[in-house]
Amino acid sequence: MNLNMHFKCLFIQSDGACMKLWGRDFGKAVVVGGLLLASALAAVDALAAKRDFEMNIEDTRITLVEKQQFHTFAYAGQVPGPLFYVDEGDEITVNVNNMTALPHTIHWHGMLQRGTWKNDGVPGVTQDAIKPGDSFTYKFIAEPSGTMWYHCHVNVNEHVTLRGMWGPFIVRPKKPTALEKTVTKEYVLMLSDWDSKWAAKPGFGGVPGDNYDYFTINGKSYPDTQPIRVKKGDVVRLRLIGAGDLVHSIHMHGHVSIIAFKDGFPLVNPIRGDTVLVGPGERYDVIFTADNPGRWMIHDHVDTHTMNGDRPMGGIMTTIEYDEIRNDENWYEWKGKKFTPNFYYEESLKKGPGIYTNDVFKGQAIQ
Ligand SMILES: [Cu+2]
Repeated sequence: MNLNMHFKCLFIQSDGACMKLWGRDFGKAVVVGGLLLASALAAVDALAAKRDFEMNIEDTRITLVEKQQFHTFAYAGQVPGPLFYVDEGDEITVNVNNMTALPHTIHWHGMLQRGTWKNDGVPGVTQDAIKPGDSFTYKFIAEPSGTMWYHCHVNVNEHVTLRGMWGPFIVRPKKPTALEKTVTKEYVLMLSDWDSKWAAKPGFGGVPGDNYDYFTINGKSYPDTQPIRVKKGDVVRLRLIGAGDLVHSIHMHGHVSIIAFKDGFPLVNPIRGDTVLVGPGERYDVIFTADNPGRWMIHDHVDTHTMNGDRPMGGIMTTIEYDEIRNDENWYEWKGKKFTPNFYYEESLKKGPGIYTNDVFKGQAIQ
């Protein structure tokens, strides 16, 4: 580890001890030959990584499914935006450049912002909105841990609901629970809903009475979602994030799920079930053991959310596919489907902390 990169002493005492790291007290660390070295293992464990990112907001055309496109103000030109996967206590710096014609911000939903409230991203309350062509740098500590997310806080009724201004922000805990330590695969599912009459009208829409007719997981509707691929014995964590305006009732076939986390926090008494209601802004982490080889639906049980416009078998729907099960029956809706990995950031999450863009979610730039 390059200590210079990960270790920044804000206050060095006359004896060389570092008493403040990233605004927190971590005990003794000493300066040796110009490098800061921790004097105790505990201090090394507590080192916070510094994670810098530069992100544009861009007018971007995405395709929800088939021919249904949408004009979005996409973070890094993709919906969902880039995955931030960081450790609890990391120092996060994000410089945001607004390349669109409307003002925006980023609210880091779930972050406590202790001592950094002006980084909370609320226009007119914590900052002036980032005007077209302007930039703003957010700087804060990643706490608490868990499944968090980020979104614009300007005209949320339009920018969040209809313009794809959201992405996952996952904070890895210093002290994971016994259950989450058993997880072998994890997936991020951001749920949202769209009213196609506003698709090509940026700056408008997201008003009471809107009639949502498209419903997506990570910006895509079935059949353009991807299967969740598991093998027998996997312990699977689904990080469900309510990124839209409606409540989604996520139901899984063939497995007992443990609803283990709410808004990032471990539940004292996890709940067993097969259906979990995810409201706007909420997160639930559902953990299940892949103990029943087969092919299983996972879908929104608000039945009209499984439609694409007026056509059924769409919307918030996917399957759990076991590696052990062949997928060549002629009647299988996804027979011969070209599989696109990392649709749920499952590959990025295997790599550990970092900040990940994803070509899977890239749209087309709108000039
Ligand atoms: Cu915005």
